[in-house]
Amino acid sequence: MSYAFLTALGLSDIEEGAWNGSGPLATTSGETVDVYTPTDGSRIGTVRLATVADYESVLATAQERFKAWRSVPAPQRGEVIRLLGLALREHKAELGALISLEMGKIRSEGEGEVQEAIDICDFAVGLSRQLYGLTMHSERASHRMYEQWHPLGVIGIITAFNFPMAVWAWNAALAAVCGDTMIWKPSLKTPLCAIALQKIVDRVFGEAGHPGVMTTVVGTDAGVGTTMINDKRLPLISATGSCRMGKLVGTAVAARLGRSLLELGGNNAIIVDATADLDLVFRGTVFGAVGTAGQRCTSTRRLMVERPIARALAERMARAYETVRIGDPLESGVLMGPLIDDDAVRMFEAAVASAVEQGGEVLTGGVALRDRPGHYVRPTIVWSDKRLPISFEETFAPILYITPWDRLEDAIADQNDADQGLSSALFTNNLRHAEGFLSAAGSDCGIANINIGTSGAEIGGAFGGEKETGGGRESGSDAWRAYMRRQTCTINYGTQMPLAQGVEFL
Ligand code: UN1
Repeated sequence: MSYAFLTALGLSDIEEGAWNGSGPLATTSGETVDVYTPTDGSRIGTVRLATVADYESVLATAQERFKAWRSVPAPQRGEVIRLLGLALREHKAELGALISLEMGKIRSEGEGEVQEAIDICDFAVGLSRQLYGLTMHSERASHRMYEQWHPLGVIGIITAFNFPMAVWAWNAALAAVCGDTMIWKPSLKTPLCAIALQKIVDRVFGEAGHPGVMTTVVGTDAGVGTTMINDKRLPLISATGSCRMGKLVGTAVAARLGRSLLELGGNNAIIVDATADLDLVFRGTVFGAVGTAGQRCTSTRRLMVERPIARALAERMARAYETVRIGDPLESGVLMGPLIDDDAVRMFEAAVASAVEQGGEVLTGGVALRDRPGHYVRPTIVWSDKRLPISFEETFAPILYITPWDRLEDAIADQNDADQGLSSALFTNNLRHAEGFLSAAGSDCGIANINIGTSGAEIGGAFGGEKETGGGRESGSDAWRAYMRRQTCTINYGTQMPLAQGVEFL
């Protein structure tokens, strides 16, 4: 390991996988997972996997800590998150570089992800003074009614490889100010990001006198993962990942009548009409489709363009794709790093093959770069006059399907035809088109943008989507409510006992 930023983050060659907030536990399995960088396939670390027994031990701490943390005034909980945000700022460059190394997104996007974690900390600090409940007028004399929000308990957080820090932060910062404690199960593809964060968390929460609010367990899906989703002691499982995984999580959690917060896949489209500013379209689409090598749940997978301008736009995009520098995400000037692993490369190849079989024309890309170590592919544009069945499958790779349209209603219907409903965009300068797209008859997605691409949402808004995206909302707005339980309180300050609905009794 010759990366200075790994040392600066305190990462050793072998790390433990179970963290209860006061440092690592000695894990009991003896099983390890090697971590490879997708940039050249070399090993960058090893983690000793946590077992279900280790999970039990971490959970015991989180449960115990909850009893104290829930009674710490919310603004004081916010103060610890403020300190966490400061610590993240201090380590932004190293954390960003670690994301690039372990996950493969370019440095600017890696640092952007850390910024997203910092932003949600700032948001949560303010939120800690705004966990508002409503008051209502009681129908009974001398009665007062209001609702208040209490912490839920120990929250289970399951995250994917593609946002190995930000998605945890969305959940963790909010859950912490809400008074919950938590256990994080990160992706086994990116455990070092989680461990680096946990080390920072341990320091900040330890110094603040609240160790064990945030804990981490690096374990297998079959072992720790299955145990968590079936564990009644976790009132909420917040899971981000594939629709396939989400269905398993949602079903298991529902079976025990727990709560799940699911933020799953997307098959996001940009619609462009003939009035659109094509420079904006171009920039928004390239970022959405090529950024993070197409491995965001918000990545742009389909571009639907009004027919008269469609082919020319597709060709312009294809020419620009040829100039995208592909390579080591830590190198400056590189715009696209590798895919996460070889499976992802194979899925990319299979999707391109299906597209061709279904009548698509590959305008650029379409191939993996097997002449070098790492998991690199060329960003790809597939043109087709008609929609291709493969374009309705979410492939985590930089493939953009472009089709022309004649009627905006048809384009919107096509966009909404995806199984998922995460993000969507319309580029237009036509007010009627814009408002129609945002109307109830328009986009069916959780995110609908005008003249902005599908990816790169700010943390201030609620993040998530409909249908197979899972319906959950994380991050900003009032997403905090998912991490709390609502209590309706009615107080009788009179001398009578009137019953609601005018019922007479006794
Ligand atoms: C994800 O891909 O799971 O809107 C999250 C975006 C980022 C978050 C993506 N802020 O693209």
